[in-house]
Amino acid sequence: MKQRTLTIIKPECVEEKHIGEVIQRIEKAGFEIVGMKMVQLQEKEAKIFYQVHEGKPFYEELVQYMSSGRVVVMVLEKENAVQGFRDFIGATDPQKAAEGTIRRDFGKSIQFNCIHASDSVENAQKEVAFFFSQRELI
Ligand code: 3AN
Repeated sequence: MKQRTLTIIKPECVEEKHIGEVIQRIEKAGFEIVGMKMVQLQEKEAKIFYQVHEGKPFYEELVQYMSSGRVVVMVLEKENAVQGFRDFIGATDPQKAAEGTIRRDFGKSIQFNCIHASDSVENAQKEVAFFFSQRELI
């Protein structure tokens, strides 16, 4: 069944001008981009987005980082998109990510790992709704 998932090209990856290459890989892998925008998250928005991690040692840093610069947010559609996209980008820690994955090739550390992916169908729906209105999605 076709699913939708949310991805964010994170600030350092945008800063280092990898947007084009990352999008090219995503498209070549068969994910359809059905929504896309560039934003800079306000700190309060990043806090809400990463609420599930509140209380973890890296939470404050993560919020600061994710609101530190422009990001590219996309909604992707494909069969089994949620798990499929997580497998495609590689493990959270770029050093543990498989060869040829986006995180392996562009990630610098567990925090600066280039790209976000929703971790469940339920969270994907929430995250899509967080960033996009109905009319922004085709
Ligand atoms: P994923 O992004 O692979 O779903 P999560 O949900 O565990 O991984 O973590 C969300 C984000 O929090 C990661 N993309 C990363 O930027 C940051 N993060 C996760 N674990 C750590 C950690 N141990 N130290 C620093 N940052 C972390």
